[in-house]
Amino acid sequence: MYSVRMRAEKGGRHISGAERLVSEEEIQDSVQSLTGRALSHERGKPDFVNISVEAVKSPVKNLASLPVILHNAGNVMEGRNAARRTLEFLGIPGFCIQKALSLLENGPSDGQSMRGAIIMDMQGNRLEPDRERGVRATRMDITEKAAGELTKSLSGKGLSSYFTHVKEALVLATKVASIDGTVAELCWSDDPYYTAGYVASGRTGYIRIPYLKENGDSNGGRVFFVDNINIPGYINEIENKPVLIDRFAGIREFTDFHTI
Ligand code: WAQ
Ligand code: MG
Repeated sequence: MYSVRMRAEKGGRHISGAERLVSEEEIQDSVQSLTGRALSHERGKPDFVNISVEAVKSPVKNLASLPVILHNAGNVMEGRNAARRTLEFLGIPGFCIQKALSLLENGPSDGQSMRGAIIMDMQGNRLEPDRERGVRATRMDITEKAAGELTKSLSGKGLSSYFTHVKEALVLATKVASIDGTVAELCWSDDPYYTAGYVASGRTGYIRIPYLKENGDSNGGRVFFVDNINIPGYINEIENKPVLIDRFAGIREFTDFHTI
């Protein structure tokens, strides 16, 4: 298999990134579609696009996706509360949660988006070696069959128009949650008109929250909350361990934490 990755910048600033894990026959199509994505992004027109194609040498690990749990928060305040409560339920100290929320709210890299994620330990320390770039999870994708199951479930909930964002986020969250040392992930998009985000973990699944920021806000990002990790070993797995999601674990409404 091959890892095909795209990232786009403007004036040295992150615009967008995406990636696929494909067979040799699919390389050309995926390069073309990722190039199209880079050139038509709501964060702006890039002046630098990098596309890379790399053979994946280590064996690919197949995983079932996290289940998708739909939270019904009706505005940003309810959404942030839902995120806070979920992270507390997972044992993350309140001051770490507060720090993570304000980093994403204010743009984690001097008011700008990062290309990758913040890694935060249970003392609130940031462990990613490069605070401007962050750590990018790569070498992951979903099979056509599992993506088809996701499409069907989303359309049953009236969420078809969010398919691409949900698919890519669910793949990333499933991979990150599967790596030893991950306690939880908090994410919302840096795309200004995409207000949804999630809290994910192996224990809770992917809790999708429709409002984590106001429409028009281009700040966002990701925080991987970790405990007891060896930093280089953890980053190596996030970046290099190839993961293919081959089953979709279903979708349901959030009711309360007792039923998770
Ligand atoms: N690895 C680590 N961090 C990443 C990666 C990656 N591969 N890709 C993006 N990020 C970080 C980076 O800081 C971006 O600024 C931030 O995440 C947001 O990325 O409806 O669209 O691609 O259920 O804008 C979540 C909700 C959407 C989906 C997330 O993220 C839903 C989204 P974006
Ligand atoms: Mg984005």
